[in-house]
Amino acid sequence: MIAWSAPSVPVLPGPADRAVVRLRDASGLLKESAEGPSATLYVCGITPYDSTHLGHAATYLAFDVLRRAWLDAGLQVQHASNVTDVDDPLLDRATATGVDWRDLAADQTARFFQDMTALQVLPPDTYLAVSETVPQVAEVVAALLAAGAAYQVPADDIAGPGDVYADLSLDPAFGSVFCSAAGLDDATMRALFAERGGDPDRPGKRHPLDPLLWRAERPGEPAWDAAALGRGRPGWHVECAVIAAAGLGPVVDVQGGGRDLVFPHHEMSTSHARLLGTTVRVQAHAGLVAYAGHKMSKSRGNLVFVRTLLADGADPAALRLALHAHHYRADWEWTDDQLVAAHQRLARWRAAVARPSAAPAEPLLATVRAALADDLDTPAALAAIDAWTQADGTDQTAPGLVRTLTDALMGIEL
Ligand code: 5CA
Ligand code: ZN
Repeated sequence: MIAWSAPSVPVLPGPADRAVVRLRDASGLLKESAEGPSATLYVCGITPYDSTHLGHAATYLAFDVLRRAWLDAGLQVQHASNVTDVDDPLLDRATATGVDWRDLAADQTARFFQDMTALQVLPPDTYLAVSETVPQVAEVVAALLAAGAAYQVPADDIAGPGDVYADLSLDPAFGSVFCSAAGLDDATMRALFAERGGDPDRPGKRHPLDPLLWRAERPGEPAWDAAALGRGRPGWHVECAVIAAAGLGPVVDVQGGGRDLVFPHHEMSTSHARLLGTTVRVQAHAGLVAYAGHKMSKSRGNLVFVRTLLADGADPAALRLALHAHHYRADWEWTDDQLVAAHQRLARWRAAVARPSAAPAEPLLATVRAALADDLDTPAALAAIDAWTQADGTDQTAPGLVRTLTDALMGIEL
């Protein structure tokens, strides 16, 4: 799938030996986000059955800042992502609204591209829809079956070999992403698994948490031929493991998404990745954005859409500022006054860079770089820029440097 077009990213002046971002991993530890001259990032993409809301936007902006900080540090960045265009909630919405699932997915994906373009988010280098990767997923599932790491469970409602599940008991490291650090007990894991797309009570499974790898065809559901497995479609977690490996190779430096994905999605996809020989170094998750008292979610319907705010006249740069005003790991609640405050801040910044001269901006650049290197601390970066706008000076290059800084590191054009 061809992603949206990339915004240009201006290059900031040296020094060359810039600190590489440290991120707080899902296990609670602060870790170096990259080790090398290169860095790889996988961020879980959308399930395209409704428009981009501020929770999605906040998550994608967080990882966009990571990419921009990596680029600024001179790293070769590879970023892969997916579009979950074959999944139960999307198929349910298509059925409920009488729309073909392909049309619903294509329409919502196009809208997402418009929103990401408006917000100046850098597009992934490898961008694959699930519908584009079925043969690769089927091949992996067949290999896991042949290796004894997966098993078939016949289904009551259809003939044939049935659905395929991963046997988690064969992965001693299962739980190491999050469950052990969070001390999740079995009952909590089962409840989260059931709430987030899993089927702990499916008869015939070896363990309630074993995740679906391949769902055999049911009447009215999309399905693809897969010789060894029979007709069907991929399970959720394995798709992301396969797409990450396809785009990034054997080492994923950072796997990201919203915190709702830590368990089961990333715990499971990382387990599958281990079987594929892929290592995920750092698991980074954005906090959840709430609205009207609850996590903003398509299933609950308490949504504030990016496109609605933009259509109502929000400046995309102000929207970025409103979201970057929160630390990416924090959970927070959207209120309309935050957009008003962001517009005011943007106006102050624009007035400050329109001055013929100002206080030198090199110290500000160092402070902002250090703030972002410290677990993407955008609120600290914003506070430092606020302080610069309030100081006077005679440096004529400073306003231009601050414009480049906000554009390069945060996609904010002043
Ligand atoms: N397609 C799957 C991932 S493979 C999925 O979760 N899609 S999604 O459309 O539901 O979410 C897209 C991204 O936005 C995910 O990274 C998810 O964790 C994140 N997200 C969803 N809701 C929120 C929220 N309220 N706050 C912050 N991030 C959120
Ligand atoms: Zn995913």
